[in-house]
Amino acid sequence: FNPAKVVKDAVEKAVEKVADLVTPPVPGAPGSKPPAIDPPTEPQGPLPRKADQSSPETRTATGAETGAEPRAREQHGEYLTTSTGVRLHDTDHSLKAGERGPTLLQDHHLREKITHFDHERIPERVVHARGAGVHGVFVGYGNAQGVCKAAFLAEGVSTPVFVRFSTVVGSRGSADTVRDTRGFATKFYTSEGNFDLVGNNIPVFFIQDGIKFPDIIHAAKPHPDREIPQAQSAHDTFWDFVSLHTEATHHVLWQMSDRAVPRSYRMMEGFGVHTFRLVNADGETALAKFHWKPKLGVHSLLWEEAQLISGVDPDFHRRDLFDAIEAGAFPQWELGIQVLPDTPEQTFEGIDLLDPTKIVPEELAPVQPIGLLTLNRNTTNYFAETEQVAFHVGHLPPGIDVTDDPLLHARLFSYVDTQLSRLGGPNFNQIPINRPHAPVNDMLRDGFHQHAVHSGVAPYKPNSLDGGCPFHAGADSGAFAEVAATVAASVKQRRSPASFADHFSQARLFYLSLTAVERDHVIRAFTFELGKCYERAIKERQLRVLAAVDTELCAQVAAGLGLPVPEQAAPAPEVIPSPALSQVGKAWPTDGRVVGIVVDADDPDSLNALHTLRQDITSADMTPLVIAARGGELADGLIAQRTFLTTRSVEFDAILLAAAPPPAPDALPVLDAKAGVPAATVDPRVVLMLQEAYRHGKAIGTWGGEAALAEAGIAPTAPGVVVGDDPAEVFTQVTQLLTLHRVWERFATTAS
Ligand code: HDD
Repeated sequence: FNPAKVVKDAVEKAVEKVADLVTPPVPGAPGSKPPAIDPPTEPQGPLPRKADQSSPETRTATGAETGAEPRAREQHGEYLTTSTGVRLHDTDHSLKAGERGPTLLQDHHLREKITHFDHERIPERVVHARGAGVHGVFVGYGNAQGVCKAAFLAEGVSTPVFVRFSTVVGSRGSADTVRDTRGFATKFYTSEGNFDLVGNNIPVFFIQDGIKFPDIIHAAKPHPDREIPQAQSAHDTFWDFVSLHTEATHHVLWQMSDRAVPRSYRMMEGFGVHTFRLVNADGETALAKFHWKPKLGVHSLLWEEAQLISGVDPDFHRRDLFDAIEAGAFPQWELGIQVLPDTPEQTFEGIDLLDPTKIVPEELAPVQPIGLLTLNRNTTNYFAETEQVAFHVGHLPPGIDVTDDPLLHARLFSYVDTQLSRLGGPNFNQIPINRPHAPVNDMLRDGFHQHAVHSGVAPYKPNSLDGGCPFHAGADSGAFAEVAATVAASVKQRRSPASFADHFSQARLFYLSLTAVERDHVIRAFTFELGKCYERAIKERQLRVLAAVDTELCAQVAAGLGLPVPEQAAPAPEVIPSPALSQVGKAWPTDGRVVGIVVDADDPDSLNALHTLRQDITSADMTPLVIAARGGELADGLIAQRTFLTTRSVEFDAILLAAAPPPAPDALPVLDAKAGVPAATVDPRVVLMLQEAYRHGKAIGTWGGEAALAEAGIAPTAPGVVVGDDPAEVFTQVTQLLTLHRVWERFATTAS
């Protein structure tokens, strides 16, 4: 495949075609081209189309076809046109009064081109601005029908979905791997209308009442005076707020845990957070919490890796998701529900189900899988789809209803409201990515960016002029047939129930459910973040909060900050840990893992067996990337995808060494050379790669690269290091190590 030739052939073909169509104008005649000093841009053929490229749907909101040519907005025609379809012969020169004269206002094409460009950006989301969206399909298992009548949960029903993953705090251009909660928003285009499950990868929230949302977000966003730091919680305003506002403590513990630095969007859990009410066909109700369980398991980056990746590849998560889908390694999650009785108290085992800072441990109410989500198609146009998608917690199909969680109620208002300014008017549900796949027959009319051409004269009810249409659905098939739940108190008041005052028991439950190495990460995260604060009073206040969670956690963080350990105000609450909350110690599939293979470009021996090895890795549904001193073809058909210059260890889940490549000419000079230390025998970037991979607990395998291990100071007998003669055998052992994600024994832990 030679892209240059494809383009050249396409251009030649297009030029021939145009020559057939166009009668050459008579020079100087009206309408003819002006004498061209610079030659006009030649009509060009299209670049080869991406296999999966298709334009957005052309259906209207009512489900009818617009009749528009499906590829009408794709860059495929021979001729450039204006937005009204008028062909253009020049888009490179403004119309001027003479070659060196002023530009003329009459140049419509100039004005249209610049005006449209000037308005290309829309306001970024006020939160969750940085995101990555992909298409997929959800298939119901049918076992939820006993508790929920929603049609998309019926057995074998296949529903198209669009999922947008995001960070919360950073701007649209911020890095992917920052420490933050991740958004996990899913739009199900069900046969009964859209269902949006707008969740996060953390099952609890910072606040119990939506009225405080601007407060937590103002505190977490960059400081208003200089707008720094970007996409970080490691600063004074965030810790000022959460140390004063202790209902955030449970979420803060999760935020300081490995959950806030996922290895991949494909390896995160998702949570609906709130308790929802499910209704079955007989009108019976149950309460439920939604969970997404990734087939690849829950895995995280180390904090040092996350920081390095922010510089080396700020698009790491976005790239990982798109590459996996492009390669056919479709990520999958099971949707699960915890089903809880719908009692008047709205509590379960003493846990207040209306309090979004609380979980129900899986050991008390198992997560029951009810369907499978597969993400299988990348977007065609980021702006049209990912940027314009508009989620809303109120988009619910019949069978799923809200509860009285005060956080949820504020959200029910906020999501439509924010789209009005972000997407410029009330018709955002007509944007292709937001259009339901169910027929729409509303009486909403006019407004900015109205795309539908509504017929009829009576968009009101009751009417006789349009034959009384549209009609009401019966309560059995309509949504918003609210369950007649009792409202507990009828006194208007700005108060929370007493149960909302417990801010520490589940924070402690979470901390104690982690393994020692995970707890160590939490300690280090707190020490890092508070270490970035300037105000001593804020650090001391947060230490007092930590003392209420766990004395050892508090003591370790205080030691790291060099501050005294505060007295514990009250004994720590008694809790029963939930092992399901830990990520470590379970074996998971290794699909989609990235394996780097270091070779010596000038040593044919190190290239032997690589064809077979790469095949083995690919057959195991992993991605092999060959790393050499230089790019291009190394041996017959063997390409180096990465060079010592373009990669760091953080790109790989495991590293295989086929050789110990000597320093390449573009390697940095070895600093000790002048001091008489023997010059390095291995390229220092390979040594760094190994040291980092080792420090980050990654599996390392070698046949022929022992000298590189030695130069990196890594013993061949160290845990997670496989030395052998047969590449296939080494890879098999490395795969075993990868099922555990990291070589955890390498980490000395300070937490007990
Ligand atoms: Fe929110 C976006 C998740 C509380 C107000 N939120 C947004 C997105 C996700 C969440 C995933 C991004 C959607 C996308 O990809 O387009 N939000 C949550 C979760 C919450 C939560 C899990 C707590 C359980 N949010 C929350 C509250 C409010 C908002 C309490 C306001 C009272 N959220 C918004 C918003 C956003 C948003 C301002 C910004 C962009 C958008 O809605 O479309 O309306």
